[in-house]
Amino acid sequence: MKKTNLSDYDPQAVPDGNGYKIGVLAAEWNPEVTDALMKGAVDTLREHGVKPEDIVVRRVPGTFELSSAADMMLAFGGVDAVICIGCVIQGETRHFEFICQAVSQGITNVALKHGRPVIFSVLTTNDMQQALDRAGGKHGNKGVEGAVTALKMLAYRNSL
Ligand code: DLZ
Repeated sequence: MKKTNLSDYDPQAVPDGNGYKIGVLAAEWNPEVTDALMKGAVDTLREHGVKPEDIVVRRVPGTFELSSAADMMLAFGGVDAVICIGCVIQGETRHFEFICQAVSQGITNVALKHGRPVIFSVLTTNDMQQALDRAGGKHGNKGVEGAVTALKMLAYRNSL
């Protein structure tokens, strides 16, 4: 069967988040999308045991800034993991390509530098409808997926 809701997951398979401090960084661009992703991430972290006071929510101007902001949060914010939330919509110029390339490589670099989960909850879509479909619409919520991935990666790190 074709999987249409990409955020379907088994709650029993998600590790407990109690005791972890987790950053949620969201870009200001396309707020109708990033607000919904942020809510999905925060609600999911709380559902899985992360205390409200251990969820550090911050805004950055755009998706391009997510990797440097995650680096700073890990260096100075005392967090165990960061979920990076953004939405880049294809326009008429090559800006889209540069932002997507920079943020995907940047987030990878920050994760490797700190040895901590830095999660890519960034939508890169052709239009706004595709983004809304993945921000609480018919294809789920990429923020929910980001929260589940962060908890699984923290459990993986803890198991080593
Ligand atoms: C400049 C820009 C453009 C054209 N499009 C988006 C977008 O679709 N989504 C997004 O999050 N940010 C966009 N930005 C802003 C850049 O991410 C960045 O904030 C600026 O280039 C300043 O570094």
